[in-house]
Amino acid sequence: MIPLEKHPKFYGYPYTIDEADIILIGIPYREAHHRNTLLVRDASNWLEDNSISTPQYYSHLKICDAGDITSDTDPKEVLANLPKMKTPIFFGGPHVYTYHIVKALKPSTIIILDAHLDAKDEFQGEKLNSATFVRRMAEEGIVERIVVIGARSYDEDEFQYVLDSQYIYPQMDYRLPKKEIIGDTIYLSIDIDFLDTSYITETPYPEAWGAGPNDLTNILREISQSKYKVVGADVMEYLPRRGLHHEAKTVARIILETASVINYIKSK
Ligand SMILES: [Mn+2]
Repeated sequence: MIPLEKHPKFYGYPYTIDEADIILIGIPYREAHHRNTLLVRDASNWLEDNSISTPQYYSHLKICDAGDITSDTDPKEVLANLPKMKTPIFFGGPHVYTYHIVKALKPSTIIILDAHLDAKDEFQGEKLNSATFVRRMAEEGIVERIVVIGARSYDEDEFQYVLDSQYIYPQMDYRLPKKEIIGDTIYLSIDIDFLDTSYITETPYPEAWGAGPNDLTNILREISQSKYKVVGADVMEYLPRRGLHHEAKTVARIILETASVINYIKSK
């Protein structure tokens, strides 16, 4: 882990790993170095304190900002060193990391909020990357169920694959599917391109016709009021080419909302 000591901590949280309930881990984009995670950390310190999807204040959360991993670190090693009972939230870099994290954490269900199905057989000559990892997870039976909410941009082959798959459940409106579809333990993965291009452009594949913040709030609120055990989460695909402050703030807020949901379920 790279502690990034000279940079502000995410939301100024002072907690060590031992003191915290939630461990925040940045994933740099190879082409952005650590700029994506640093911009989010900086922007987080400009946010006010109220959670939108839960009745809590961010400053009450016990979060440890553990710094960044390097882009070739195996998340399995990172997770192996985390004390049990601590919930990790990863943020920043390419969505393919989710594949490795989920393989290590073994939730029964992964809920993915994403503009894309990420279920291509291959993309740019590769079998495993951010556009194919959902298919690889399904083929390898890494989880019992993969719920994808918000997908609106895909090709015919991957959509057919998803329809034929017993593992993948595409939810075409902005709600959680019925309880029977979801297992007891969940991993929540938010690709920021889930949001419409009017809110998020600093992502490799921004897509119009997408969700608004209220759609995201509704889903997060539904999860917060459920009894699912959230074993981990991520907020991915933030690639700041221009470094727009308000978009970095939006990403920071999504991370804090995710943490609030995890904390709220635990506190019940
Ligand atoms: Mn994705």
